[in-house]
Amino acid sequence: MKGYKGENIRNIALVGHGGCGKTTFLEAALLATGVISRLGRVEDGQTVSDYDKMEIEKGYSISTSVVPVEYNNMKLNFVDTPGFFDFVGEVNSALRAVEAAAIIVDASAGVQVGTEKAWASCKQFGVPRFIILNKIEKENVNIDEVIAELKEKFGTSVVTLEDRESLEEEIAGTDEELMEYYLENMELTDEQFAKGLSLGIASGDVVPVFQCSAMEGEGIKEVLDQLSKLVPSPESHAPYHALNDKDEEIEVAVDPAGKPAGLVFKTIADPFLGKISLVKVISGTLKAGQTIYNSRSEKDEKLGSFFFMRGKNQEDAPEAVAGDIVAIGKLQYTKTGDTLCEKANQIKLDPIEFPSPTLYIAVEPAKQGDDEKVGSGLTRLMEEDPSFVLERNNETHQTLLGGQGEIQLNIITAKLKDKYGVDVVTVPQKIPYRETIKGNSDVQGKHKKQTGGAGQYGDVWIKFSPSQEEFEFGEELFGGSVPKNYVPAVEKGLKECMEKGPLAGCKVTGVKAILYDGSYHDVDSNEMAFKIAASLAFKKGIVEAKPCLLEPVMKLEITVPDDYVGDVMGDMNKRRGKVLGMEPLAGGGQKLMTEAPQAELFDYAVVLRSMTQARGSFVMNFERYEEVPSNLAQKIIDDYKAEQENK
Ligand SMILES: Nc1nc2c(ncn2[C@@H]2O[C@H](COP(=O)(O)OP(=O)(O)O)[C@@H](O)[C@H]2O)c(=O)[nH]1
Ligand SMILES: [Mg+2]
Repeated sequence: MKGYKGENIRNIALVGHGGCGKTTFLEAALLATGVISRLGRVEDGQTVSDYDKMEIEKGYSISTSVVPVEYNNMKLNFVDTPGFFDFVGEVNSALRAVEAAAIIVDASAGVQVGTEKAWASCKQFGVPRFIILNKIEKENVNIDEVIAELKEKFGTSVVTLEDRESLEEEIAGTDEELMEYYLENMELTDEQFAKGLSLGIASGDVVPVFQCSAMEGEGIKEVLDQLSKLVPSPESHAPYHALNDKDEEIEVAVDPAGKPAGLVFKTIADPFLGKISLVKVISGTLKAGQTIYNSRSEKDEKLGSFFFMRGKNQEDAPEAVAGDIVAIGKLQYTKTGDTLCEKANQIKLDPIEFPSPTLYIAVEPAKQGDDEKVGSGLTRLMEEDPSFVLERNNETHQTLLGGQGEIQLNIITAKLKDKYGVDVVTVPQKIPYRETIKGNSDVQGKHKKQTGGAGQYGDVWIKFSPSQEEFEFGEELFGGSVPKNYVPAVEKGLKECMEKGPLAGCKVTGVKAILYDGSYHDVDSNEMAFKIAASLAFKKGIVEAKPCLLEPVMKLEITVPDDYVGDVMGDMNKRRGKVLGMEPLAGGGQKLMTEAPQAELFDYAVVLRSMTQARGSFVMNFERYEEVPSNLAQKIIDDYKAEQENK
């Protein structure tokens, strides 16, 4: 592959509903430009873009890949994204590396949920878009109907370029000067038309529709032709927002003569090559062999292995200029979202936005003692896919994996086994219940062992009551009933007990303890004996002070189209949830503000998706602890006791 300058490079993300033909379109483009000699089929695992072992096994894309297509002295870098909703993180990062997106639509299926989501993401990140109708050779396809549906869903900005006359007014509207000319002459010159069209595309006001059959190779060259003419050049991209080394906001222009800077938008763990970082060069030129600086990890990195990728194939690259996408192997201190720059000119480009997890699973190593391997394997996978999170819950002692859905989480555990040889099993998720008291108690804790050998003697009287704080301790001793030097041991004994309550072994909170009386023995008393006495008092004191269980309650903001509001609200009631309010959204649909106990929400991401045909989404955050209703609390306590007896 020869070197290209920014003006001859176009970067385009392929997005759309799973199965619309993104990966096959790339095959067709490579076939049409003579890179491959026959069309690989996704089903046979023979495409250039879906080359990952897991992708071949599953038969669909799970990870972003870059496929450059050379056409008419131009290089079109296509960034192929996975279509499943679980992989929205991949789409977000791909959109950061391109100047336009091509939303592929299966013409035999029309607008699908994945089409709507792709449109929404492009709009959210202000990425110019094109629509490619694919599979047009299929018998049931009615192009006019699909275009009418697109216009209805997305507005009149969706246009076909065949009919220039009807387009001219729309195009003239993108620019004042053009409008003036148009109103006078009722037409535009070719030059004006082209200028207006690119302005409209860049602002997202004009979204051209093309058509092709990737399977039969029909219309592919025409699409490549149009894209190479109409996709904004990387150099025309607005300056990128960044922070300098003093954390001041700056703008970085796409300029081949500027200081070198690149954004790592994707990390791949290749079974043969190891770690590969995909980098969009924003400014200057990155060169093979050069030493570059990572502004987040604050480390130098040597660009030893430097190449262009075409799916699974690599080609050594001497350099990559501003606007191009390049692959760098074996960076040691770099992960997705980092900026590579000069040490003397440190910048941090805006980080890539990943959606917060909506589904969590608890995992354990299948083999005892593999905990460390699980941890390090998952940490490395996270470099590849920062859209999942790894959490260790200190109260339930479980390892949690959070992501966007079952497919994503299953793939993570499968990769863990495949790449790092560790097997994990999914176990029921525990809730971090807590214990507290609602009443007061006044109890004695006495530890006495004075038969044979050295004796033990500790005796305390403690008053327990509810507190706003996690734990409060005080002493109101008089007359030396308990010598002062044993008081810290009493406090320590109580604190240790707070970790594991007497009801169901949960963390205890909101307790005030006042040590006010007791007795001691000259010879047999020691710190240990007083600690034990305190713990005896604690158990009794909590049980006698109207103890109860608390559970975490989550706040959910649920976005759904109007048609599903009733179902979603009904379902919330079944989950002991409350709908606190509702707000209509500008683009249609409603935002529901709700609260529900965490115990009822484990499968919510899965259920909401199936209940709304994947059109609903939600953001969930911890809100507060609340008392567990007594019938449910009793069951939790009984389960805990049964578990203890079986140990
Ligand atoms: N009939 C027909 N099938 C196609 C066409 N393009 C892709 N397909 C098929 O649609 C399915 C999904 O294609 P794929 O490229 O994996 O879609 P992706 O998920 O968007 O990457 C595969 O079975 C392809 O063979 C086309 O133009 N016509
Ligand atoms: Mg694909």
